[in-house]
Amino acid sequence: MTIKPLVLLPDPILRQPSKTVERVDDDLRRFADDMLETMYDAPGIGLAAIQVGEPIRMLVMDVSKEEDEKNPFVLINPEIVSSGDDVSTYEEGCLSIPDYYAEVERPATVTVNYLDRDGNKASLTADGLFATCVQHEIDHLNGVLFIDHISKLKRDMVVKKFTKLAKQRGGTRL
Ligand code: GNR
Ligand code: NI
Repeated sequence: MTIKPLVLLPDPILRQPSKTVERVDDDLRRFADDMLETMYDAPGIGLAAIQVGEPIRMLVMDVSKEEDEKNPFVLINPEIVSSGDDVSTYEEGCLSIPDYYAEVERPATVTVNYLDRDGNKASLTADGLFATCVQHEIDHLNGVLFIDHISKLKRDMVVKKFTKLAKQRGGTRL
């Protein structure tokens, strides 16, 4: 298992749409485990493959509370097949935009079809933090970041700040 470097704003990789996974094999499962290890280490509650530089449609999540048992999810080729009419607002963050948080409104419930880590078709209906997180992660697969859901003024400020930081750091990997 390996912790992978995270890709940070404003790396253009984060704007690339990810490709459909064609086969679920041991290599892919090993990569999913690396993603989970990277996510737990960060720590975060979700991670899309593109955030470690792989433009493939896979995400991992674990929204369990610290005191509870781990509850890792691996979703391959996830698709939102329905969204509820109610919305909910969460203060979101992103491992690719460290230490920046903003409120985002999204559908409160979603149903997602996906392949599980064995390549079997699966479906889940989520609400609460799980629903918010899975939408945030699926956005990543489409090159969309949570700052795209806030005002342009705020977004421009964040991008400017991270562009400056990247120049100081000499790159967009952490
Ligand atoms: O760790 C994360 N926390 C979080 C909090 C609120 C809404 C979404 C998230 S996802 C984020 C990890 C991440 O960047 N995933 O892409
Ligand atoms: Ni994110």
